[in-house]
Amino acid sequence: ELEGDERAFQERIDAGVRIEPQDWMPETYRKTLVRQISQHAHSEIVGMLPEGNWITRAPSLQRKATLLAKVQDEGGHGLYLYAAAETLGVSRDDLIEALHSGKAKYSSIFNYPTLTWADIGAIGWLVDGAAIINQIPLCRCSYGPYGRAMVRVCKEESFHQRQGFDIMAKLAAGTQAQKRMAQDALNRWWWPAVMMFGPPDGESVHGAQSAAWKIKLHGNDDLRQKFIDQTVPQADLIGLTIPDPALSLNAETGHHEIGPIDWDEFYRVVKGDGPCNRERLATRVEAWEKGAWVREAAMAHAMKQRNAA
Ligand code: FAQ
Repeated sequence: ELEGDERAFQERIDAGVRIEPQDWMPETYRKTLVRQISQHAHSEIVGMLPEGNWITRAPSLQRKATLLAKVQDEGGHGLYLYAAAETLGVSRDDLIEALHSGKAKYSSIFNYPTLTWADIGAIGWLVDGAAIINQIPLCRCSYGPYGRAMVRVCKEESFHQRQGFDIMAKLAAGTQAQKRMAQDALNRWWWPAVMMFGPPDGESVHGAQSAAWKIKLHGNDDLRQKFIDQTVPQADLIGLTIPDPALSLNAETGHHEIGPIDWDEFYRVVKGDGPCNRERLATRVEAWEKGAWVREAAMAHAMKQRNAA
């Protein structure tokens, strides 16, 4: 039974009132948001790395320009999200430090390698496709700055998803070798994308409390099912096969049912032991160190402007 401030807070949430930075909030609400928003921000900037790997090898000028724009959008999403986290009284430097020291999490999906050009198609189609399904409800979450950041992010994600699906559709309709490449990318990205939504609801540590606070408007399993139901017909349309022999359409419920998910793999990757975890962190840390002169120059310039004013 909630009392006092906590009770009044929950009543505001239940009534659909948005919480803003200056409002009173329980410390655990603030901490949950800092955790989720900063993990989300880290995911955006670590998520730039697997695709960045292909910018110099995109197969045409147009594909290169499109991929560059997408990866820049992700840098922008990271910035909106770090700014949203800062409204909760944390500093961006501390958040970045937590990422670089390995303390903070980011999405498991970005610890897989991008071996061929088709992986860029698979990321846009599946990873951005999953991201949109997870993020559309977040536009209506109880914390104002997070919800507002999500509105713009979702618009850009839908362009990202389309560019990925376009790459996959073109490859799937191409030569035998191109079609094989597309199928191979789908084989490798399907299960990690299904895992992106997080553990099953029964094992979700934060799920129930975040639902009560309207930070999460749907459970992990519901969103995962929505992604599966959306993606299976898309694969059919372009003649690719979802790598799951148990996949079947339940005529009664209208849902596609999948085979078992390898949760051991998920937890291994989340704990730092996926195929690319070490490489991703090392690249981020190196970029931060090599960018020190840019930060110093920007500070020096800002000081000069201020002194001149
Ligand atoms: N990876 O209790 P829950 C993108 C952790 S999209 C790693 O269910 P929660 C766009 C979880 O943190 C990707 N860890 O947790 C893009 C918790 O650990 P903790 C980013 C995961 O928070 C596309 C523990 O497991 N999107 O970047 C994962 O209620 C293409 C227990 O789980 C977001 O972050 C995972 N997949 O629900 C960019 C969306 N799943 O913190 C570039 C916002 C769970 O206690 C290219 N976040 N864990 O140590 C959310 O909606 C939620 O945080 C969930 C997890 C749904 C991810």
